Amino acid sequence: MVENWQHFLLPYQQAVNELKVKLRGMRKQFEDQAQHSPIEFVTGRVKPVDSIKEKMVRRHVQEDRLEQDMQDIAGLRIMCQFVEDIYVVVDLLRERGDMTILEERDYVTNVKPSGYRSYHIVIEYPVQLTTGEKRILAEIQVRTLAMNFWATIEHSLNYKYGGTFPKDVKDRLQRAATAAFKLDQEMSEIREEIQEAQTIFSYNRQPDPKLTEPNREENDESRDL
Ligand code: 0O2
Ligand code: 0O2
Repeated sequence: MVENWQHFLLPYQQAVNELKVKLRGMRKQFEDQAQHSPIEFVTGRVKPVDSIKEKMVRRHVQEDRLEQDMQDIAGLRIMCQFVEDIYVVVDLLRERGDMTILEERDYVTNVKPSGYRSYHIVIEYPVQLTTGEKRILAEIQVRTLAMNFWATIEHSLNYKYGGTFPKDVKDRLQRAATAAFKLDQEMSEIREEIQEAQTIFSYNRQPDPKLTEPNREENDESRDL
């Protein structure tokens, strides 16, 4: 029995917080090198207790098996601009020494019957606690902005209809999923041009060093020596 949920979820919250910093840091490093970042933005959450309890019933998970059998108590999402970026991110995650990948589910290629696309990775992540190290499971969902748009809308509709969509809504959602993927494919076709434009745009937004930094020559007192 989980007697104290707050206590139980503490390492999960710590993992989500740490992973958000690390994944957002990856984006910063690409920006720093004036390179296209395969990561657009990162979100994360600890599954609310009510959702954990509901999933335990739906998936027949025993409370004493929760840590091993519920993989998404700690959940991270990485949003990408292009489908190709998803696989770049996955490769980057595979290289990391601070997490172990346990499972990968490619719903980008193997689209779910609902129309859902995303790349799911289940990791084991060590959290350092005052009582020692605890290895917990976390799920990282990697998807494009278009896939995220569709999944967010579908998720809220799912909530409204309690999981059973009327046929017309279901059909429309499937058509919307196809349209979202078509958008991703079209964007991939002009990816190089978009990235070039973005590099020029971000370069032009760099503050002018002449305006922000003191003029070296003028302020360098040693030059007269
Ligand atoms: P809902 O119901 O989806 O609207 P920050 O201040 O940005 O560092 P913050 O405020 O904790 O951090 O928010 P952040 O990082 O933007 O992420 C919160 C959102 O993460 C959630 O929104 C979820 O939409 C999303 N999320 C990330 N990973 C997962 C996942 O694996 N599963 C699910 N269901 N959601 C995920 P809300 O508002 O909590 O919930
Ligand atoms: P929430 O509210 O997002 O946290 P299961 O967890 O039972 O659905 P499985 O095989 O354990 O299935 O995991 P799977 O399918 O790899 O990933 C489950 C998570 O992926 C879901 O979490 C959703 O976040 C997302 N997902 C999967 N299929 C769909 C879909 O058709 N539509 C949308 N919008 N999201 C989907 P949860 O626990 O369902 O909930």
